[in-house]
Amino acid sequence: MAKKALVTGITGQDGAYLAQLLLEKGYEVHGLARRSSTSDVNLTRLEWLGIEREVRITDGDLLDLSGLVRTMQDVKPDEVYNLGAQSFVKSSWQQPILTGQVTGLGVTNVLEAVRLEKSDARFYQASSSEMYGLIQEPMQSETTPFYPRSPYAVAKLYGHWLTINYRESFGLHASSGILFNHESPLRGIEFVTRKVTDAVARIKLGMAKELRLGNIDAKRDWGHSKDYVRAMWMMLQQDVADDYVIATGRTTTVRDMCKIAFNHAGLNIDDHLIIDPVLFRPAEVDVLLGNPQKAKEKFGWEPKITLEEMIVEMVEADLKRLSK
Ligand code: NDP
Ligand code: GDR
Repeated sequence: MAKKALVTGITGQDGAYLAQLLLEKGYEVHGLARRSSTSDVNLTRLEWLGIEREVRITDGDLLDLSGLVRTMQDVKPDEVYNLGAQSFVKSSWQQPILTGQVTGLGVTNVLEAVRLEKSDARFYQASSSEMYGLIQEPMQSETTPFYPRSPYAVAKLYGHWLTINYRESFGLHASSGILFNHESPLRGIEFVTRKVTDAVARIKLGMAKELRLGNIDAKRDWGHSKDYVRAMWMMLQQDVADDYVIATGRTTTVRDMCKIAFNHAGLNIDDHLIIDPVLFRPAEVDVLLGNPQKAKEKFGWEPKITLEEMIVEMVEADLKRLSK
């Protein structure tokens, strides 16, 4: 019998790549997705990967416990991946309450649905390097203290600790992946890498002249979503649930990441980049650099795709998309 997985956030970047990976591994993949008035559900990313017909979509929302319980009863999953969230840090100052409800309390709803159903499903929580925030250690590991710097990060920290608490309180096989930034051609346009690769493609094609950014001195440890969803799956294959940092161990400024994109397109960054104070955040996470040693030692996870390869892939994908 094929294993069954339930993925919340199936319409997002990671949901799409995780679904693809699980289908390749022979899973029956169920995805929780929100209905909208414009389309039944937005399957654009699954369509991009050509897997929209293979994933079984269930209407649902992380705020709706009874719907989640019903989904657990119907699907009876072996593995639950909780990827759903209001995931854009900047929006979390604009919508702090919604972010707290979806990104924080939403985790309680999914964990409760697993517990109330007396399910022995293994659970994955999408925790974030944003939880480190104002860090005091040059390289962040599972033991680095947290200091969240946005309503999003505070909500993620709640979800992180609740996952640990349900593991310790009820014996759930619940793991958290503390994932550092990861990107791909399927990344939302509001995030900085995709904003940059989209703008570079537009400038190259004569459709735009400038790119406006905020703090380009911020440093991030960027990996590829495809590599990172593999780590999620690997975590749930371990006999004992635990928490793991998933990162590349290399940090780069936003400015240098931009240069990779501009250089690939044969453009000069100084001719197009404008710094716009409006795009600065109320509080910034200046630098993130993760230590993925534990994941490497425990289950042999390592990233395969470099930042340069990923940015080039994203620029090429945006050029193709915009040329159509
Ligand atoms: P996306 O923003 O691309 O996807 C978020 C998903 O959550 C979408 O499918 C969205 O659905 C869904 N969602 C939002 N609100 C609700 C709700 N109320 N009920 C049900 N679903 C909802 O994020 P990513 O794929 O990049 O990230 C996946 C997870 O990993 C997120 O939890 C994110 O916070 C976390 N994370 C991401 C990192 C990254 O660098 N990408 C790093 C660390 C953690 P819809 O399409 O309807 O909006
Ligand atoms: P982040 O990603 O906040 O790290 O959260 P984002 O790409 O939004 O920002 C990265 C850094 O770039 C700086 N920046 C800009 N960012 C955006 N979006 N737009 C701009 O114009 C801009 N100019 C400069 C930001 O200030 C920041 O320092 C992502 C999300 O996926 C979270 O859900 C996830 O938890 C973390 O990564 C790890």
